[in-house]
Amino acid sequence: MSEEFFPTIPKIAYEGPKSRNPLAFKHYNAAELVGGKTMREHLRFAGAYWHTMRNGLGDPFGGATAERPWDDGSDSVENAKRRVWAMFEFLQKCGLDYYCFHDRDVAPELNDLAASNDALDAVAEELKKAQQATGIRLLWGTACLFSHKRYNQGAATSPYADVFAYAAAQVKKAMEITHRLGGEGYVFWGGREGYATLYNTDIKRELSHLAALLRMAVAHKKKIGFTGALYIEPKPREPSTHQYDSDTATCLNFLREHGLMGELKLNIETNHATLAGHTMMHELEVAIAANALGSIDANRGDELIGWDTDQFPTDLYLTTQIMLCVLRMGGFSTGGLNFDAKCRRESFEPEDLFHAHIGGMDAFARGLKIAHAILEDGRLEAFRKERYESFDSGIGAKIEAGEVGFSELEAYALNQGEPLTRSGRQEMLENLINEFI
Ligand code: XUL
Ligand code: CO
Repeated sequence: MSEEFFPTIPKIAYEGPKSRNPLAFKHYNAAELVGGKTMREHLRFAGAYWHTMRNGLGDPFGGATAERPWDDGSDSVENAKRRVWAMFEFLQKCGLDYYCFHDRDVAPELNDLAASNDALDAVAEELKKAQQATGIRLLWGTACLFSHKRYNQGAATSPYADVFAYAAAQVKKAMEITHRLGGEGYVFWGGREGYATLYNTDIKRELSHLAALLRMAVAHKKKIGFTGALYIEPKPREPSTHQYDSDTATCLNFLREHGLMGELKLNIETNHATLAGHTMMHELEVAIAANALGSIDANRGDELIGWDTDQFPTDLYLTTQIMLCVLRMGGFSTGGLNFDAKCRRESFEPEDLFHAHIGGMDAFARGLKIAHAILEDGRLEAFRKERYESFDSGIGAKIEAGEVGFSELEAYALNQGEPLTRSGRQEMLENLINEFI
């Protein structure tokens, strides 16, 4: 398509930290090597179709403000196809190598499932052309199982079997489209897989239904030969009062209970972590400890607002902590950093989409460089390792190996007297991090 959707915006270039051009990267330099890998290979940035193309930026007190001149506001397939090219021009100008979508972001939901499936097939063809024309790839796809009225009481956890069946059909199609587009992953985020009140809810039954849907998805993945990863995305609430996928530990427990460990990994989002009362680093470390970190929805919340504000990540402590976790894990395989983030309602011009992503990408580029430098320096890692050294030999090694029980440890403690401990040195380590920020 020859039409240009962002005619006043050039391709965003890396100009270095001294640049004062707001439409340039100061730190993200895609081809620059950090520890033997390019920044683009480390960071695997993705744009989110739902926020970038479909979020009108309304809030509970006022309607949409976003100006998207290419969008005629209709539910036509033509409009959806035009939007594909606007999205890909945006991705390309911003240097985002990946994108993510829900089925209903890219194509309209029409009068019945067959018509919606046809529309999705038609738009997927356009997405495929745009991918081929630009080299941009699909990080993950998903099905929107929370917006339509039928899902008002959940999708896989709806008390109505016909709703479950509809949701299953929608997931099947969305997985097939993701596969057709060479997607590297598929996400399950259950915005309404939870409850508003326990007076009407059978938790045990609903959880078993959720597991049943996931088992069907695993089976279908194998059947169609989709080799991408499946991810669950934790979030404690909003829109549900309580969401079953509350946090990483809850998701891991659910996967273990239902024999799904190893079949699904986690897609962890910063603003969901903070809504759950955790730091992002906590959620990442819990997932990594279980070998279950798959991908990241990169955003942030607002300390003063109690809901999911989906802001662009600009805090260097946050991006440093995230990249410390990712580097320690050995990097992403199928996952990446998806900007599940939107501009503020006040930032309604198309140009704001660029400022927002440039800020997020630069913040992660710095986080990457800082985290790499901290790991190269080695003091943080050495301190952490040394802190546990009493488990490397002697009685500690026997505890870890399961070679001793209460009786042996009682005899040991009686003989040993009061144990010695050393300072955790939190302040010293915080200062160490600041040396690099
Ligand atoms: C909602 C959210 C979703 C998922 C995909 O809070 O994060 O957009 O990332 O369904
Ligand atoms: Co998300």
